[in-house]
Amino acid sequence: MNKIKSMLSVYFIAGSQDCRHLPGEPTENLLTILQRALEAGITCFQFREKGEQSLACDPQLKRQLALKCLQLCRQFQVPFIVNDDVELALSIQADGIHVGQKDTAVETILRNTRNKPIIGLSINTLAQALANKDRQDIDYFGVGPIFPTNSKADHSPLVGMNFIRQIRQLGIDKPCVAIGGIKEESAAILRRLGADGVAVISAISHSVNIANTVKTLAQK
Ligand code: TZP
Ligand code: MG
Repeated sequence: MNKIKSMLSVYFIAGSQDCRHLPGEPTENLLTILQRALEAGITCFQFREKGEQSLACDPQLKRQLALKCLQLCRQFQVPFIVNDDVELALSIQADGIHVGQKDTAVETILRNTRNKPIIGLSINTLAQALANKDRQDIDYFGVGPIFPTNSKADHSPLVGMNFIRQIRQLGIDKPCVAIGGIKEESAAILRRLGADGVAVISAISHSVNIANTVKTLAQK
């Protein structure tokens, strides 16, 4: 199986803002949750420190937290991807960068790197998928939001599960991870429709049994 496709299987995304529902310090909670998720077998982690409740306004603290997450991921040999923040990603030698349609252009990222990082691009329309399907510099698409989500305030319109099938029916074979409101029960269906994996924030960060959740999300 393609290395990127297998990396997408159970793709956990989080920042300290996603751990504020728990008692205690959100950054410590993030590290604990990430450790459990890694032990349970997630195949990729994206550091996404974003929004009012995050450390986005404090680059020093954000970097320190990113480095701790990176170190954990390295222990488990799980790829570490940074959302949006190209400068941070390059300065800590993250394995990859995930960008949205309105974020830093892929060309700009590549101009600033010697070793090509893994690059993921968010896709929300068929036109965006078609426009980027043959780009060798883009390693995968993040496709969604599939379902309603509480984890991203400014999200694009919902696409629904059938959007994954449509992408495959158009002959697009780029590695694709489905995202947005994905719970344990929809992961296998999304795989059957053509997704290579599922990307989740709350399904794992709010789980009362992370080991079980990761196991279910991974089921074919
Ligand atoms: N991009 C599209 S939806 C979303 C992001 C980052 C949030 C996904 O979070 P959840 O909790 O899995 O719905
Ligand atoms: Mg973005």
